[in-house]
Amino acid sequence: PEAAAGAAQPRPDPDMREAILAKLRFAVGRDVSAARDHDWYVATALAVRDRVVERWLDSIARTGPEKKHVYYFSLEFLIGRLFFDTVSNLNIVGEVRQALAGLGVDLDRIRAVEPDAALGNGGLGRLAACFMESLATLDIPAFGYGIRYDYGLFRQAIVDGWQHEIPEDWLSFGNPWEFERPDIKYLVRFGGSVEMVGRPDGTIQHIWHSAETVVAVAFDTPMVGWRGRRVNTLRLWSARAADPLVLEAFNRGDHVGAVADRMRVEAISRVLYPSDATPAGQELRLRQEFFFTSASLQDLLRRHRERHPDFSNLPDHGAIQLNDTHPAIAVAELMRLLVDEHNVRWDEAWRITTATLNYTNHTLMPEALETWPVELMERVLPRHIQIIYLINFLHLESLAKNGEISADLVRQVSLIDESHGRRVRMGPLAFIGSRRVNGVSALHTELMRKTVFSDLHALYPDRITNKTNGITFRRWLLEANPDLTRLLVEAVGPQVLDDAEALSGLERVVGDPAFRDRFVAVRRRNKERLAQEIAARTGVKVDPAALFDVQIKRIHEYKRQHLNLLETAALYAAIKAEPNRDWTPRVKIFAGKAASSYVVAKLIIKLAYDLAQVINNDPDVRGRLAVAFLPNYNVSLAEIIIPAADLSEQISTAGLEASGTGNMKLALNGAITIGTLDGANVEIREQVGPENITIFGLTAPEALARKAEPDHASRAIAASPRLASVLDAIGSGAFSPDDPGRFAGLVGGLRDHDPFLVTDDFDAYWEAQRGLDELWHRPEEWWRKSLLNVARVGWFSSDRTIREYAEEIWRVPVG
Ligand code: 26Q
Repeated sequence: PEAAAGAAQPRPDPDMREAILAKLRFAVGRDVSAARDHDWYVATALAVRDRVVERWLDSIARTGPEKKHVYYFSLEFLIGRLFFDTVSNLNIVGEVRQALAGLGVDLDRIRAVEPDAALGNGGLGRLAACFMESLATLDIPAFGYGIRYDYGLFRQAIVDGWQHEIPEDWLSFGNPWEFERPDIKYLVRFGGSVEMVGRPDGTIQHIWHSAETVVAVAFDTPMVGWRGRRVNTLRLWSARAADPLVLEAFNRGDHVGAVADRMRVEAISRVLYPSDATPAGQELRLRQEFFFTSASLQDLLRRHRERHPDFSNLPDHGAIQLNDTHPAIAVAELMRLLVDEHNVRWDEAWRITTATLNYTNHTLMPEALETWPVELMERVLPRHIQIIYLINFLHLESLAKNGEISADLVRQVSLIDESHGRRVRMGPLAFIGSRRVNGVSALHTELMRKTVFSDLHALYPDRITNKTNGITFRRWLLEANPDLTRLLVEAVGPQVLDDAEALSGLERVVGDPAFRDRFVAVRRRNKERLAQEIAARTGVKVDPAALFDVQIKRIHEYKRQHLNLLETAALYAAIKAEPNRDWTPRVKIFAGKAASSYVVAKLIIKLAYDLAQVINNDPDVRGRLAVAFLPNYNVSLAEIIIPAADLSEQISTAGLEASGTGNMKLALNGAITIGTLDGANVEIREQVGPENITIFGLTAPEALARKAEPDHASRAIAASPRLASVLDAIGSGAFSPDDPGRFAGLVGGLRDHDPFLVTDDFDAYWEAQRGLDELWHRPEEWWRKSLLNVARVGWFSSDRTIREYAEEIWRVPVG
């Protein structure tokens, strides 16, 4: 936000122009006259990167080795674009814009050339990216550790309403933000067998004769904090074949075999698993999990050993955060490295491990909890399965010491699930191996204590703690909504750029009509921009004066996009039945990807598309209702949609959305939430006040009870003529005349089982929506509520979240 930063802006630097020109010539290899947008983008990114590097090296230099580091282990970092984020956080937007303008280049045009770094599926990966930014902002020394996927999350194409996945080849034009570190590499081993050798002192040494060795090579990306205060490292590992192996095969004359082996090894970092909830359970996924976990642990242990005689004080110098169970094999691998490779006694290694690791849980849905077949783990990680068995034995034995244990309790808390084949349960493994275990919203954490982890919670009552998610306001307000940011700075002062809680200063002006008009004018411009984007991507023309009703997130039955679509179809019918009523004009905006193998989710996208075909082409509802499904939802598209949303749809079945973070982004930009009492919606209601949010539907305990009633769906349908008729229409092909049976299965599922309680919540949702229609007709009231949302969501800054992690979980000082 160039003007927003006001007096803090440094004077334009004539060197920036020269730096860009030099990069264009000597790094890109192009002359000014031949340079195209992409060349300018790379040249500018490299010039900016030089400024980053200064601060990066400075951050590392002034962080003494004694300082405690945070290590954030995550299989996903959903970063999006880095160019504008970096320029904005360095506070040089004006300078760069001016330098480019002097060269006849528009900054906003070239920033759009950058591909998204989409190394994540959704909320969990984006949270990791927000956390990296806040860690740097709060001057906390930290490494993010993950995988440098050659292919990020697939690009979504919608062809006749059906999702197609296209490989996301984000590195094909190079990546100016990363530094390859060929010297920083570790061997990661797989397979083989374990030999046990007796030692003279009566102990047993375990020698792992692995079958396969993979090299993990580091690629570092600088993570710049707000005002460039600190720059941390995101270290992503790429898999390389170990050359000697290849050479050996080559020399044997097996050239094809050698190349095939190389392919198999390097496949580990080839592609992100595109599933956001249901574990894939495949060998490649396990190899990915172990690959990056092992390399990261080796890296931090090496750094520790350079300064300390042993590992006894590791917990004083490092705190590891496991982002879900994806890196949970760290419990066994850290034990293996300490015990087998560094000769630490088991008990001491266990003390170190359980004082260093922490685990964040992001889901309670049973089908989403990771487990691995024992047989697979024996084959891929033979030493780790031994270690897990021993951890499990000692864990169960310690229970026995504390009193009698029943077969039931053992079944509940054992690390091995014996109920459907023998499987290692990664959640309990992470729990046992961690100092702190956290949920991501107050409700979710309470449910962790009461449901999936109830027995472990009873054994370790101080371990579970809540850390409600947050979002970085730099990306989701200052960068995504510069006009609103400018207005906020004028209204409450420039401290709002540094302190999210300063937004509360807005309370003074919510009643000021002049201010409100300016707020509405900013929103109007944002909506015009989104309307253009919708037209460009879908051909649908929408009126920026209409209520923009937005549901943007991964497509999943528990998130209930189909509830929204049923309401859309019912509203369409109601408008057609009473065309002369004073309907609130609405645009229903959807975006989101379905996991490639999730058939029902893909059908829900098709339903949105088919509804849009009928509704958008019906002159009877023109100007009152339109539907748009925007293809290829990603971070960059979110940055366009969120500042233009009037209504934020957060309608998951209560108890199933761990937190949500899109809900926070939308409220921050002035959208009013319609939502269930789920995840962080509960805390948004507490913050903004119940009169400024629309809550409807069953609560989590009610939902649980309702699901147990076998005929709940048929009763809900019988009680609601509106629901019955919309189900009939969709189920019988009213929106799919080319294939009338297309949605029969979807509707049949709702009639018969409806595990996500769509039918049960339909009437409450309909009424809540009609209340919002009314509210839209009272603009002073609508915009007052909208402004109060902006004023009261400062608490959802990821700076607050990271402060809480730092104080309670990591015990590191905050700058
Ligand atoms: C696991 C095994 C194999 C393949 C894929 C996966 C996998 C990948 C991603 C499982 C889950 C995910 C992602 C989960 C996720 O994004 N959860 C969301 O996390 C957010 C941040 O805490 C919450 O706000 C959301 O509520 C939660 O759904």
